[in-house]
Amino acid sequence: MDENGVDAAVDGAADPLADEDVARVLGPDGSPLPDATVPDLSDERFRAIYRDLVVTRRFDERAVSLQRQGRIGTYAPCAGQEGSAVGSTHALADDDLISYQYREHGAVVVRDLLDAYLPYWMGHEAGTEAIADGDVFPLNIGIAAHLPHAVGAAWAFDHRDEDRVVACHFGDGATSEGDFHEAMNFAGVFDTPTLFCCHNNGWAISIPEARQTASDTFARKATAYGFDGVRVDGMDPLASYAVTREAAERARRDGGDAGGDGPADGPRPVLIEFVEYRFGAHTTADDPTAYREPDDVDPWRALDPLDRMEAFLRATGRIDDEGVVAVRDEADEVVAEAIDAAEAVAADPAEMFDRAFAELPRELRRQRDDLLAAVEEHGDEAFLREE
Ligand SMILES: Cc1ncc(C[n+]2csc(CCOP(=O)(O)OP(=O)(O)O)c2C)c(N)n1
Ligand SMILES: [Mg+2]
Repeated sequence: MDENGVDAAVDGAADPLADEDVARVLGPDGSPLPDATVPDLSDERFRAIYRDLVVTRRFDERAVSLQRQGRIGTYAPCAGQEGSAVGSTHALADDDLISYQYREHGAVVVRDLLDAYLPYWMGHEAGTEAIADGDVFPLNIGIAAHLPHAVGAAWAFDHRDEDRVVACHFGDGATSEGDFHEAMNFAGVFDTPTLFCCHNNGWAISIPEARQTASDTFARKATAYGFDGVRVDGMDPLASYAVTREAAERARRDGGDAGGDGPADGPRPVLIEFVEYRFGAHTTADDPTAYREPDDVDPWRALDPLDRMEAFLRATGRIDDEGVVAVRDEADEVVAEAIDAAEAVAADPAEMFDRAFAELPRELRRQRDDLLAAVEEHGDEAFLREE
């Protein structure tokens, strides 16, 4: 910092997306770029996008803090990546299905599922059920394993003549898995209405993008499977909205207005590469200083999706100081309430045996019975960890 409070690294940092072939609506300072088309949304929708970004950031900060206090388990922070998850989900219909990896918390916020989401991260099965009712598949930790399922669900929509798409989120690292290629191939051959939402945040834990692929972009991988791949600034919520909207129209059963290579009356998959950066650690179990310099983040912080959206709303008279404070207060409240509700859920360890099998195999039945017998004999207290 100099005497004027200006951080030289940020001030002088080059815009990491300036020369890239990525779609953008908002410049780094939040003003619309000269050639960009601002999506034609109601004031209410613009403000809802901002509100969801702020709630997601607040949720993220509190979740990391809860983990540090031992109140939730390992958590994958999303700060920096809210624009893509929030913007893209606003572009979907309410009954479009979302299938995600583990970092796209903003999608869950847009679907208004925060209350169910924390119990879910705490391991309570009721959370899983509630988010499924909101057309969100349970998160997936086994990298890329959810992609074939997402394609299968999209194929089912097509078979049932349902005009729905599946937005399937995953990271740059997931593109090196066989499941990614199998899912992409199947989607291309069978024209499934799938949006492959690849979040290129530059890293797969400590593996940088350059060691992940020799392709010049992740979007290019769609070419091999016969459908379109597009790149967008994932830290620009409005560009993420616009690109997803167009891709979803193309993916819908009626073909939408957007064209595409598929049959005019049929669905077509699209790969969207959201170019972005995670500000924090891979998870609460990671230390990013082991593989990147702290100031590597600075040029990306200058593209913070919340700051850009706020600047856009202010400049277009859609929000003022009072409005910003009101949104932040609302976010604090919504997240605090979700935490209180989650911590009030009574744990039922036997739940871990439910739901994977319609009929529990004998060995698991035995384990469950042993657990229940031990709880009965010794009481819940005997199973609590000594702090
Ligand atoms: C099949 C599989 N292999 C390895 C891992 C360990 N692992 C967890 S997250 C991760 C990196 C994934 O990177 P990316 O897909 O870019 O997503 P990001 O974490 O950057 O959002 C790895 C290798 C795993 N969960 N599953
Ligand atoms: Mg990644």
